[in-house]
Amino acid sequence: MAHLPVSPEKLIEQFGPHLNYPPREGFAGRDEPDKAVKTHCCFCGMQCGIKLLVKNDKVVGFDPWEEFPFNQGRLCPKGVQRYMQNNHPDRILQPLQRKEGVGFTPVSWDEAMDKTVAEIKRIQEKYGKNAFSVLSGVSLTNEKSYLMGKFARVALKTANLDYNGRLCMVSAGAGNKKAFGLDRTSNTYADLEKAEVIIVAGANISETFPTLTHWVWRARDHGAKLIVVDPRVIPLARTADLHLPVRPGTDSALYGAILKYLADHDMLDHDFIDNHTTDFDKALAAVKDYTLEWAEEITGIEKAKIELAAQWWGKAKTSFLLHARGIEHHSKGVDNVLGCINIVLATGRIGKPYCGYGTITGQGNGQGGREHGHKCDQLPGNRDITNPEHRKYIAGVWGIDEKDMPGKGYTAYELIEAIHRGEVKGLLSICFNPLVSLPNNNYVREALEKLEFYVCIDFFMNETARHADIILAGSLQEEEEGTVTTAEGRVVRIRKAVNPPGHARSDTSIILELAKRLGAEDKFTYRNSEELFNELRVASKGGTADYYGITYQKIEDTMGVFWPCPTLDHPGTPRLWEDKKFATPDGKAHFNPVTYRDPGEITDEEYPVILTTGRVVSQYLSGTQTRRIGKLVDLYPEPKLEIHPELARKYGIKQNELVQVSTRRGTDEFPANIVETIRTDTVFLPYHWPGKKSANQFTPATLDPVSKIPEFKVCACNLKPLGVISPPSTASGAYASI
Ligand SMILES: Nc1nc2c(c(=O)[nH]1)N[C@H]1C(S)=C(S)[C@@H](COP(=O)(O)OP(=O)(O)OC[C@H]3O[C@@H](n4cnc5c(=O)[nH]c(N)nc54)[C@H](O)[C@@H]3O)O[C@H]1N2
Ligand SMILES: Nc1nc2c(c(=O)[nH]1)N[C@H]1C(S)=C(S)[C@@H](COP(=O)(O)OP(=O)(O)OC[C@H]3O[C@@H](n4cnc5c(=O)[nH]c(N)nc54)[C@H](O)[C@@H]3O)O[C@H]1N2
Ligand code: SF4
Ligand SMILES: [Mo]
Repeated sequence: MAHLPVSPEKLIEQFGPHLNYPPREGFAGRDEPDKAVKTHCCFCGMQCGIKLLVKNDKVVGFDPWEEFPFNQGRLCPKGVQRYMQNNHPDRILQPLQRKEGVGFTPVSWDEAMDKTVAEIKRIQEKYGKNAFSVLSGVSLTNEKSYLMGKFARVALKTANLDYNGRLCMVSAGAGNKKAFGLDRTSNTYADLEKAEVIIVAGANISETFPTLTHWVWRARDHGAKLIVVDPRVIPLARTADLHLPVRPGTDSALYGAILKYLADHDMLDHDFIDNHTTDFDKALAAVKDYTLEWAEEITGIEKAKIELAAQWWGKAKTSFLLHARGIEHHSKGVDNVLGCINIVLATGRIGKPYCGYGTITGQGNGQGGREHGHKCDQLPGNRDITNPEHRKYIAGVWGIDEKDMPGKGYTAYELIEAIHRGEVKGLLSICFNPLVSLPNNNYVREALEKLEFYVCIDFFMNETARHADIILAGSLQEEEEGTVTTAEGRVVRIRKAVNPPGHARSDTSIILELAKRLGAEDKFTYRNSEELFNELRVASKGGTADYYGITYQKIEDTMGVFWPCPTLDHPGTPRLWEDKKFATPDGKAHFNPVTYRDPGEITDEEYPVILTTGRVVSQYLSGTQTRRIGKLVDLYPEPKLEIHPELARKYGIKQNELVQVSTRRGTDEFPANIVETIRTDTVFLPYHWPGKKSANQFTPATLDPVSKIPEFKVCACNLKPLGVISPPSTASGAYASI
């Protein structure tokens, strides 16, 4: 077993007394756990394998699970702290009801369910079925994601269901479907190892997918050239061969110029283009004027660097392109994705060993959760709710008349607008904290106040839940059996380690009880997660995300199966497109023309600085979970505004001085973190906090026209130093500026 090169005392000091790493013999007097459960981290899309240590029905620590092939025992700071949620004093242990003048009061499950079902029925009878809506999330397992889709369409009969992947994966999903007909990363990350050139665009992987860096380092060991595209010199960029400091919101100009350069210098795979793709000419025509000089002007990247990137990429025999939210959180997120895909296709480096492309999936089950039908336009197997054939098939699986299946509903932010208009009156949310994570969040707050009834299922009181009428005490990931699909497309098992504490219940049992009380019991007869999964398998059969050949036993036997896996004797598909038969109707990969457009909001005299938002390593999403774990809070206790010394000088801003940030939507104050690792025209704010610390009071709700993802990565702001130095906070500030 691997030992960390620090003393146990140091580790305990850093990570708390329950840590069991290095192994137990180092901890005299420590109780032996009752069992070690092999499962996966509850946080990001890497889904690192981990063993949870259980004592008296509580998770008390962890051990590395070294056999799991992706992370081989490695974990990031969030992974080693995740177990601390299990016994957390803030845990919601029974249903709560908001009572006028009293606040939240514990109520029995019967009272909570009666009230919830009565309100759903009242709203739907008075205003129609679609007036009650659902917002779901992809920290949920595949089983629960599938269940939420079926629950909304069959038990609630509402069209208005969407999910938090709308803020995350949808630009990549839409781009991948257009180009390949299927939405999954093309290769496992092991294929990074011998890629000659790796482009990482808009992905701060050392902080957001820390265990993935291992595969990049292995590539570096083999001599790979690493190119990082990011407005900040992120940790990965500090060891890159080339850093392209792109002006936020201008990526498509960069990829367009690279495509033109590849064509002008005949660095193309003609055989691949001619035989396995369509519309190359159209894609090329769209970029015919995109010279290096023009791209330098738009992106702010020196043309010599763009040229070098194009040459390295063009001449390589193997390559891998990875991107994440940095290029996707834009009103042209889909265009940015297609721009990347065009340069991959032009060089034909896909579907071969060490040649790959993919978006890096964000949330724990961001991959599986975007396939099984809790998106407003989707049915299981990544089917389309507007396609008559797809509707008929799923109606058959569910035993309902196709005519009774609702159609396409609103996307997440459009739902907020519909609440404002009075069209939607009720909401059930699970695994989503929209008040922190949606853009323009003052408008979101107003919407929540307009709802006639809001019920939230969570294990912690998140900021949105404070606006609920009823909170149903749900379960943590380790309290139910299930599966998730990792960012690589590997379907793995989440194992139940402990029971929900107090009167909390499993999410699944809560939804099944609601379905029963809504009169749909006969359609929801599952006795366990495996039965749900087996129905999901059938529902996905024949869809692009085909799970039919995957069973719990097969996952058990192989440590995970890669979809598509259409038959029981199929081994799964770790590497897509080896046969060059793409999942589009014509079997070819499609180039798509991409013309550069400005971001939704551009800087002007009043708002002259670009504001971009994102993450830090120790906090996760809206922070509901990680803001409750002391050691993670210590690493980065509060949001700081990253600003370059040159820009700071221009405004007379000093280190740790409070700076007033103003945008067209809000004004608030943040301590400055002066770093040389950011463009001189851009400031960066992490978004994991609510209220006055929230980044989303600033962000605009400009949506991508295709994917409807909000433009979290660009808006225009103004800065004003307030002359007050904020007390320096712990080691965290230092961490953020390494
Ligand atoms: N620690 C931590 N890890 C996480 C999460 C978390 O909350 N915390 N969340 C998980 C989830 S759900 C997700 S989606 C992923 C997100 O993972 P990432 O996409 O890696 O995270 P972000 O910080 O949102 O954005 C990445 C980078 O985009 C850059 N960027 C900003 N604007 C632009 C632009 O216009 N072009 C380019 N090329 N880059 C730009 C930012 O400087 C930032 O470094 O992380 C997952 N992992
Ligand atoms: N400004 C800005 N805003 C952003 C982003 C950005 O980069 N910048 N990133 C966007 C992205 S990529 C994402 S993914 C979203 C995420 O935004 P959200 O989805 O709103 O964030 P979470 O913190 O995951 O909220 C999930 C809630 O679900 C609960 N939860 C977690 N697991 C479970 C479970 O198994 N069962 C139940 N019942 N509840 C559970 C948690 O306690 C939490 O309260 O934020 C988006 N917002
Ligand atoms: S990289 Fe992601 S899955 Fe792995 S330990 Fe960290 S947060 Fe968990
Ligand atoms: Mo995400």
